[in-house]
Amino acid sequence: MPIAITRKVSPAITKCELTHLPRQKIDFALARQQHLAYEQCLESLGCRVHSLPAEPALPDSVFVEDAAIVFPELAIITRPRAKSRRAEVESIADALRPHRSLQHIAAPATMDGGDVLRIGRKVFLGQSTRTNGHALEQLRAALGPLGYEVLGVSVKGCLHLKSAVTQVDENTVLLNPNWVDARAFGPLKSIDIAPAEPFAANALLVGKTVIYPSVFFETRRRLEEHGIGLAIINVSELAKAEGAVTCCSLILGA
Ligand code: CIR
Repeated sequence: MPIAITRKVSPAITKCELTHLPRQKIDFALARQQHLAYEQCLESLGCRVHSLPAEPALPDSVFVEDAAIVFPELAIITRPRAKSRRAEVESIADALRPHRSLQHIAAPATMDGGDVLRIGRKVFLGQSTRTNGHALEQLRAALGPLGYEVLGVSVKGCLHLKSAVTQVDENTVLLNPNWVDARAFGPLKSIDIAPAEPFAANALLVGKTVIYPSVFFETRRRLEEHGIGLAIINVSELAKAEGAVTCCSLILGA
């Protein structure tokens, strides 16, 4: 059974980092309720959820995806670019230690897990404002000997690689062609998001089902036309903090 590590929403989320969005009022009670529904959705898809307590001093700590990347063979603890997020990694390392041997991204590298998309033995690493070339070198050194090919992908106009592209079934990615070049992912098939829904490329594949935000009606129709099974949830409050569905969990073994 896959384990999903999550962390409760911090009451400080109103002070979250923002790069591409203006600050909007976040309804904390609603954010907590939506996050609980997200955890329940993971459970309904067969995950055992290990929900960590909220970190009151760390505004973005609900976005556990950025603190680590997990492979069957090991986990790599990141070094987030945002200084306000650096301390998030410690408790995530503690949560992962019983399950995986750990390696660490070290200075001068900076890296957010949101920039890492693994598909089979290929690991795509977004070269974003959060993740630099040193991280690419360090990831290659860690994963190359295990038989992974680590490929740098440039992303423009969005926060992370997985804001621009995610996997939606074994052979298919969902992507925003304005933010990332689809050719990087050949020979996989790609589905473009609807142009009016630029944030619609972030989807979370768990088993054969995709956890997907309720607001992207047109892109949802495109996914359904491709026969992709969806579990729809509302993450409106986390989206105001530039979060989405991949970033709220670390899934081990799915
Ligand atoms: C940040 O700017 O770091 C947070 N407010 C949002 C992080 C979302 N993480 C993700 O999509 N992987």
